[in-house]
Amino acid sequence: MATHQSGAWTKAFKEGSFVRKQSEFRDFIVADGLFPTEAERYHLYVSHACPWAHRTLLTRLLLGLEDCITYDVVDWRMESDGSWTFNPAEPGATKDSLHDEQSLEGIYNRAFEGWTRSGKVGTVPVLWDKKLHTIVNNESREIIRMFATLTDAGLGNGTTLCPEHLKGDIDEMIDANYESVNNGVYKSGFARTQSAYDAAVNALFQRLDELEAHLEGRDWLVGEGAGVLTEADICLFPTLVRFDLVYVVHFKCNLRRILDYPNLTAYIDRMLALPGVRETCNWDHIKAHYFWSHESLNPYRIVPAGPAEGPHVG
Ligand SMILES: N[C@@H](CCC(=O)N[C@@H](CS)C(=O)NCC(=O)O)C(=O)O
Repeated sequence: MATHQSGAWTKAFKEGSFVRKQSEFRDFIVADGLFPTEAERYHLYVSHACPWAHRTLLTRLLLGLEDCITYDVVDWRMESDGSWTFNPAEPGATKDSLHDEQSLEGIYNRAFEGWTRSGKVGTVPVLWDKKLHTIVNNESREIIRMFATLTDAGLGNGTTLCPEHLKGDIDEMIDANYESVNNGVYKSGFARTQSAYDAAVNALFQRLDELEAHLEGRDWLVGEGAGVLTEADICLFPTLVRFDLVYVVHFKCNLRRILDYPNLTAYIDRMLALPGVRETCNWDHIKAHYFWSHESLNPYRIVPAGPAEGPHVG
């Protein structure tokens, strides 16, 4: 039923450099398609720690799709094999409200028989179809794009985060930030050779420098004048807002902090000032997740005390 693509199954490396696996479920919500534009049909599985999942919650909020799309939240602890569990006893986490599965693997197995046997591990976010009982898509960038299809069908508050005339610029900006920044922090942190780390961290800060310059006199990344809020901002913000809290220390992204960049700092504040956005940021889940979950990087699971300043304070 759903399109299922096979990808690398465990964390992959090429010459010491972390290579992110391809997302496996790549179907789309299409007005008259297999997954049609229907209210109350779709469900998200997210982690509040995960920057990719954060994109989907932000888009749901900003498009006013809260009544349309339900969601559940996994525990912030990711096991060393990359698996997630449901733990409603944990503040901010929920049970699987649809099937009462104990783990996200259960959800993937429901969508694709033999998932676990295949050795794969499921990622968040997941977009689930409550009618066909399967996964529509597990790639954040595509999930946020297909939410626009729901707004085109008259659902939500009518906001668009991807106006037709800016689509090319939005995609270009998302592409430019993906490998260097969004994935770049992981490539810095997971590098297994000095040269892989050097390449990743230099590309990351080069792009942050460019973004700092780009945001001079602008509010948002794309659009005329000061710009307009688009998917490009939704894709960048979750990485930036985790940067000083986690990536500087945990992933060794320490050439500079975001706080050292005035325009990027103002940009984060601007996003956090949008109604409801701050509530999508669960600082406790974010911090606890990274320092607990990557045992090879932090074997004693010590959580650093700082930083003392940043968007998570106040
Ligand atoms: N390309 C995916 C990436 C999703 C992803 O890697 N999520 C992480 C959490 S931040 C995950 O679930 N990792 C578990 C694993 O790799 O097994 C997307 O953008 O949706």
